[in-house]
Amino acid sequence: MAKRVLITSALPYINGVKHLGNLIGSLLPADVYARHLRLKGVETAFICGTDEHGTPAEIGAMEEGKSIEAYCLEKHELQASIYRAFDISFDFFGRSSSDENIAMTQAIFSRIDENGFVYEKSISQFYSLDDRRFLPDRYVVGTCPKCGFSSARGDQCDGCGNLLDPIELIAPRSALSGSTNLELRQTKHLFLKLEALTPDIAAFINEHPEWSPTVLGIARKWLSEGLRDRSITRDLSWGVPVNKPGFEGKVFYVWFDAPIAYISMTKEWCKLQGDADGWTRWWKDVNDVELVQFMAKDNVPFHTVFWPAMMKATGDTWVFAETIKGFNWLTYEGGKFSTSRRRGVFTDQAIALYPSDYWRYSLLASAPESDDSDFDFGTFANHVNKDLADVLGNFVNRVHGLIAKHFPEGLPPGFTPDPSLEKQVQEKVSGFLSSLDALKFRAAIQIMRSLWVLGNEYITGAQPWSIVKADRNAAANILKNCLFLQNVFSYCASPVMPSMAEHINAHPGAGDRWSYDDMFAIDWLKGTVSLPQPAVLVAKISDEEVADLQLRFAGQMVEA
Ligand code: B3M
Ligand code: ZN
Repeated sequence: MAKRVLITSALPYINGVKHLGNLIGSLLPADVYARHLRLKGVETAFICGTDEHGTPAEIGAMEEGKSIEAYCLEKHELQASIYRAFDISFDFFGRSSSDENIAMTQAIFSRIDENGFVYEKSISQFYSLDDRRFLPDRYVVGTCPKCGFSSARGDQCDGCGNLLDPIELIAPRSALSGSTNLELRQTKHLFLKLEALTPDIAAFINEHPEWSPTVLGIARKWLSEGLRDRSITRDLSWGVPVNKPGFEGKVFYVWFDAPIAYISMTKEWCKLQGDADGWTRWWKDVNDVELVQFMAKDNVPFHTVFWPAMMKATGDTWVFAETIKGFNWLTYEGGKFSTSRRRGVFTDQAIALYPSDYWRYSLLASAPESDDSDFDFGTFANHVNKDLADVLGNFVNRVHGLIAKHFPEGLPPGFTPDPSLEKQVQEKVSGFLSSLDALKFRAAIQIMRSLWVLGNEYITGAQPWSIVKADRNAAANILKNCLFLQNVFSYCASPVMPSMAEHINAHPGAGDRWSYDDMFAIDWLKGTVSLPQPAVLVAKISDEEVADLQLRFAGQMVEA
């Protein structure tokens, strides 16, 4: 493993609160991995932020009647506060509209241009006479020529999913004003010579046969279809201004500046720590840094092809992704989550309903890793009731209850670990840790749960409540073995359910800086061990509650 690991999660679009699919599709697994590496003692940077340019921001601001700047600031703070509530431990959560990103994007563009990988071309685009502006793809709506859907967008039809060119639309109109007073006009744009960069991209992708089939499949499909040059500028006013004479009033395409924001956000983070050049330790030291990027599968082409091509075109040294973890879709009760139609459960609603750890556990337990997976409240309630309450919670409460009842003065000194228990635990823990190393989140959760089952089996078999009548020391020793287990549970839970982990941590000396190194510590068990009364860890979710939630969120779907 490299000396340092840089973790990025795809930058969520600024337009509004994200849904649970967005959370499990990149932010949450990235957080678990970051926490895991920190617990291993690996120097880690976890960088993310809001993606603030492009048409979604402009449309969102317009819908709310706000200036784009005010809209973006407000939504940035809103998203940041929701991710804090979900215990997402970013080292830095920035904004792609920052001055730092504008400067970094323009500098990178200049390098690409100097190297001859950019050319100008005029294209014809709809101009709206009433809006007095060019209409980028998404701003033109009309009837789909393929399926007849009447509100197809210029870039893609939501009716049939086909990719479109705005000029193909029947009866095109402006999405801004509804005006049909449109004409095709010539407008000059800059194009990135993606085709010429094909060998570099092929080499980059071929260096990584270990990437998942989903990721490799997407990347190779793009390559085999032949990379086409792409325009990197837009006729918009909101975005990073194009720093080239003749292109005044135009901005870069949002996918041009958004990935660069990973770098500029790292720079801002280092600056905050008083180290203006510190970012180069993360983005230039190719031998010491491993870049691990998390994203949903629709972002994979941009991270395997488009962005790497841009960075290769600079001719400079950069750290490229070692791992690209792409997630499939999470569906909601059998259908699609949709931000625009507010279908499904959104992160602000979720966190108002239940503690963050419940969501983290349940979402990770059915993460859409190798296939799409479905979120439904019945399964969620099962995860909470059966796994967290009946298995983990039950074990912790039994142990605490027995100590409180039979050893109110504390467990007496002396500790003999149970060798067979210890061996089974070690095996499971090493499976858990290597699953997380391999970014196999579902497998990690399964092993973690099997540890809790083992704990219940151990205490049931050892029967400290009956042994205590004849041999108090033997009973105390069993309970100490249980505390040993509980401590292991706490360390394993730490990356997944950080609050719960802290709550069940029985080891008084653990302090704030946790490390897996302390997972099997036993010295603290050798002296007298006393414990406070347990709190009930997990509140169960009743069948009525599930039915209510299903109804409530179904209602939202119907309204939408
Ligand atoms: N904002 C798309 C998304 O949220 C886009 C990711 C940018 S990563 C540089 O799905
Ligand atoms: Zn269609």
